[in-house]
Amino acid sequence: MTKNEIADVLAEIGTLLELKGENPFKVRAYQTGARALEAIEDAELARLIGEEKLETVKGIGEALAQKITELRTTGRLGFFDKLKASIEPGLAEMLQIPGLGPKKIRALHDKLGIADIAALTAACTDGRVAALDGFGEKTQEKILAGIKNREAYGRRHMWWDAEEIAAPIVAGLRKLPQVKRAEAAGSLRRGMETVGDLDFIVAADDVAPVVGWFTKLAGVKEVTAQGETKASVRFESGLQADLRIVPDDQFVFALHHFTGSKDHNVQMRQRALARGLSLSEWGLVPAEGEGTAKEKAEAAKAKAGKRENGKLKNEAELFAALSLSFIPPELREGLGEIEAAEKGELPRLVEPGDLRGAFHNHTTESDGRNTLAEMAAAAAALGWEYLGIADHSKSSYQANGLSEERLLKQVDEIHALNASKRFKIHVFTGTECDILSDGRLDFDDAILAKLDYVVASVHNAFTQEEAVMTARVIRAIEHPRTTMLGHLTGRLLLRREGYRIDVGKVVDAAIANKVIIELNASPWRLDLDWRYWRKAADKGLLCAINPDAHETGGLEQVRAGINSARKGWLTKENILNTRGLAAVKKYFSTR
Ligand code: DGT
Ligand code: CA
Ligand code: CA
Ligand code: ZN
Repeated sequence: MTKNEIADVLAEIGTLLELKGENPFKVRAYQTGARALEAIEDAELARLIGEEKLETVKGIGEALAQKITELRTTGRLGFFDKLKASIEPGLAEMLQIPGLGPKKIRALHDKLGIADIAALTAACTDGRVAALDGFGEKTQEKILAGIKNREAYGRRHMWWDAEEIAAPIVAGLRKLPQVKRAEAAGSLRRGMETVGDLDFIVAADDVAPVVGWFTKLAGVKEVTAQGETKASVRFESGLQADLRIVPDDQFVFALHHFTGSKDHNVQMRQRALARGLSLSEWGLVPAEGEGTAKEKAEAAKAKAGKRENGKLKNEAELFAALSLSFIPPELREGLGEIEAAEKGELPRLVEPGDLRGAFHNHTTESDGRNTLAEMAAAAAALGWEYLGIADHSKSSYQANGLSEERLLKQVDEIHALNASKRFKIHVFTGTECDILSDGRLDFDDAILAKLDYVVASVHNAFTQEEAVMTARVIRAIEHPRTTMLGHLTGRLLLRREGYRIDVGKVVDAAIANKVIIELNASPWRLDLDWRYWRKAADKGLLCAINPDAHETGGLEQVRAGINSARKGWLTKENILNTRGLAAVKKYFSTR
C-alpha cells in the first residue's frame, strides 16, 4: 500500500472507533497518525520502515507503527477487518449521509435507538432528531435532505469508479478461450460522466462457460438475471452489469446498439430506413417484408447463407454502409454527429496522448497529499513536459491555503527545483486563487505578478443569486492576472449541484478577456460540463484539461477529462496543455 492508502485506513479506523464510542484519545491517535503519514514522502516511509524507525515520527507511536508496517508489507490489517465486522452495517451506512459524523450517529443511536437510515428518516420526519441536544431544526433538515440526495443519486456511479471495475472484466473476458471479441458498451464506452450500469458485449459460440465466468466474478453480490445468452449481476458497490453474448457475425450490430445512446440509435435507424434498410441489434438488412427486426434479420441471414451480416467486420464498416464516416462513441448522443459524419466534418478529437502537462495541481503545502518533488517525479514519469502547481490561497483556510509568505517561498523552491534539473520536467509556478465573494482576487497584483499563471476559483458563498455570482466571476475574469478559471460551477457529481451562474455570459467574458476555462478532470467534477464545450470552443474559448490532483495518482485522472473534452467535440487545438513547453511558456509570458 502507498502511504496515502495507509493514511486512508488509519483515518477510517479513527472514524469507526469514534462510531463505537471508544476512548477519544485512541480516536485522536489514529487521526493524528493519518495526518503525520500524509506529511512525509512515500520514499521516506519506506526508509523508516526498513530501519524500524517509524516511531521517531512525531504523532506515530508503537502501536500505530506496527499497524502501518503490517499494511505496508501485506496490504491488509487484521485489526481493521475485525473492527469493520464489529460495526452494525446500518450505522456504517449512515456515515454516507452528508453532515452526519460518527459523533452524531453515536448520539442518535444511544439516545433514540436509531441503527439504520430507515429509522433515522422516521425520527427526522416526526421531529425527534430536532429535539435532541446539539441537533436542532436546521440539522434535522440537513440530514433529511442528505438522505433524499443519497436516494436520488444512489443509482448512478462515477465513470472513473465504473471503469475501474469494467476494465479488468473486459480483459478477463478476452482471455477466455470461447471468446472471440469483447467490449464494454453503454454510457461507459460513450465516456459519460456518470454510469447507470455496465454493458458488456461478447462474441462467442460456446455461451455457458462465459456466463459461468461472469456470474462468479469476485465482488458479485447477486446474480439478478441469467439466461441462454445473457446475464446480469450486482456488485458489492451496488453497480450492476449486463452481459450479452452473440454470434460473431452479429457482434458489430450488438456493440453499436448497446453503445447507444438511444437518441443516436433512433437517428441511425431512421437513416437506414430512408435507404430501405432495417438496422437493429441483430443486423442491417433489407427493410421490406413482414415481421419484427429480429425476424427480418434472421430471414435475411438464412437467405444469404449467413454472409449478409458477416460482411461488416467492424463499426467503421457499419457506418460506411450508411455513407457515414466513423463516429467515435463519445459523440453518439444524437446531437448532430450523424449530420457531421455525413458531410465528413467530424473533428479529429483530442486523445490522451496529446496532453503534455497540466496546470491545476496541489501539494502538501495546501491540502495535497504529496510533496512538490513527489508530484514533479510522478508527472515526469507520465512523460509530461511540464507540471503546474496551483495550491490554495490564504482565504481557503479550510484547505490550508498559502499566505503570501508561504507562496513566495514555494515559488523559490520551484525555481530551485527547475534549476537543479533533478526531474526531466519543468514546473510552472501558479496559485489556485480564491475569487472572493465580491469578485476580487485573494492576492494583490504584486504577488500574482511573481507567478507564471493564476487559476481563479470560487470556494465560498456558493448560494449567491445567479446575477451576483455571474458578476463576481466576470470581475475575476476581467482581472489582468487571471489566466484561467477553475471548476466553473463547483458541482460535485452525485453529491452537489453546481452554483447558479450564467455560463453563457461567463464564456463570452472569458473569450473577450482571453481567459481560459478549465475542464476540471477530477472524476467527481468534470466541470465545465461537456455539454457547453462545443459551442464555447466554436466561439473561440480556449480550454485546459486539469486533474486538480491532490496526490500523485490524481494526475492520471486527466483521462476522465479527455472523455468529457471528446464529448464536447474538442480537438487538440482547443486545449492549451496539448502544446509543448516552449509554446506554453510563450502563452503565459505574452498574454
Ligand atoms: P446508463 O446505463 O443509464 O448510464 O446509460 P446507457 O446508455 O448505458 O443505457 P442502458 O444501459 O440502459 O442501455 C445501453 C444502450 O442500449 C443504450 O445506450 C441504447 C441501447 N438501448 C437500450 N434500450 C433501448 C431502447 O429502448 N431503444 C433504443 N433505441 N436503444 C436502447
Ligand atoms: Ca449502461
Ligand atoms: Ca444496461
Ligand atoms: Zn478548487
